[in-house]
Amino acid sequence: MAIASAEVLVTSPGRNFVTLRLTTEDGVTGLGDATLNGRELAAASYLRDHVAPLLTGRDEARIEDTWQYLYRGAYWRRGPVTMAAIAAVDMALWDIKAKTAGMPLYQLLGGRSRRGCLAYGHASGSSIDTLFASIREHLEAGYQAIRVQTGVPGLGQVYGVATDQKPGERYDYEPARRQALPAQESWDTRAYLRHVPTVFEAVRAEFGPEIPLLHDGHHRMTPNEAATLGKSLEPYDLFWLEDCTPAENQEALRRVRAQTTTPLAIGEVFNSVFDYQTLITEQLIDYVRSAVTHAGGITALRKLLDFAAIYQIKSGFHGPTDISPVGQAAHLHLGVALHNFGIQEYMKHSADTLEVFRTSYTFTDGLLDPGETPGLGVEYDDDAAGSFAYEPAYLPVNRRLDGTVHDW
Ligand code: GCO
Ligand code: MG
Repeated sequence: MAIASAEVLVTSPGRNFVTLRLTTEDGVTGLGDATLNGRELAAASYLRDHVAPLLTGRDEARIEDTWQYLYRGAYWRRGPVTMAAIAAVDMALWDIKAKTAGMPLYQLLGGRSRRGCLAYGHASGSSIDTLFASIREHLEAGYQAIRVQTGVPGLGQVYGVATDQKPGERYDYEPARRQALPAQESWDTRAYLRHVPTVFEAVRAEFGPEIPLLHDGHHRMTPNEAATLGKSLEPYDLFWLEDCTPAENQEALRRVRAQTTTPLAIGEVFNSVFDYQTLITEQLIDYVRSAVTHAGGITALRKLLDFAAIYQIKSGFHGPTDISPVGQAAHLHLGVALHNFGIQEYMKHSADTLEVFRTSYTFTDGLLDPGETPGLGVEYDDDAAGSFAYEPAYLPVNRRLDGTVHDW
């Protein structure tokens, strides 16, 4: 058999998604996610203009060979655009292989290692009252682990925190980002470092010691500031502190690690195992945050997690709503199969998104499950997709109080 067609599908059901659909000569289809939030059309063009023409006529069964062909053959290695494109091809080929075998993908990855994937949800609020209300909502929805993000007194809107003005609205709400230029936010690390421990103290006092709590520093600290925050959060027993520094300088994490026992998670912006080499071999982190969509697909993420397993480092795959349901389904198949699964980020996609991407994964009692449908278990509805035209949308930028551009 061979690949007969490769289609790049761009749709915007509540937010923008880039999907690759491969169809074999005998009509089996496979889906892959190549969504690169805020830079979507670059990944779409890479796929359409440079990858799709190489795929037709190739044997769809040769997943490893196709991965190496696209990675090494391009000469220009790594980078988010390239790796998102390779990821989409890889996911689609695994989808086809599992459908052809008549099995849910996790069976081809070694079968089940657990009942389901522990998920964490996103609670946030700019005040303690709205934050507590959001935590309660998540507990009622069944979440057994919760990420806590909060506003900082004296600052305006902070990325990752829902606005209090529109109850029920989430920070990932995209129509607000559909504008000619990115929104600007402001930042003050000293105010943040003073405030965050008081929030976790209040949350533990209200909700008790049991519930796993997570926090995302979103690359905003230096190693020394991160060490300070890690130490000040130790009494509140975090599940993890995420992206405490930008971490391009992997060695810098030695400073953080030597100073605090708060578990660390890093890697949503990384795109290859090489970005983790020092972090993993020196055991400077506890969780790998990469998404299947941004780190070269199932083939590459599986190898990365097997490497991490040697060092007792676990998975914590990036799963906000800009990872499409196709990417999220791939996380769940990997998640139930891997021995070193840790936790899965989960924000439910909007009703519009789920109308285009028909999923078979489930969320019950805090656990996500990929389901038993052969393949990845996601169908793409062309009619629904056609009614959501692409509109550019930007992630925000952040400036310190004196106007200097900062990590957001
Ligand atoms: C997370 C994130 C996201 C990213 C977003 C970028 O931990 O889920 O940090 O909010 O910023 O996915 O596209
Ligand atoms: Mg994050």
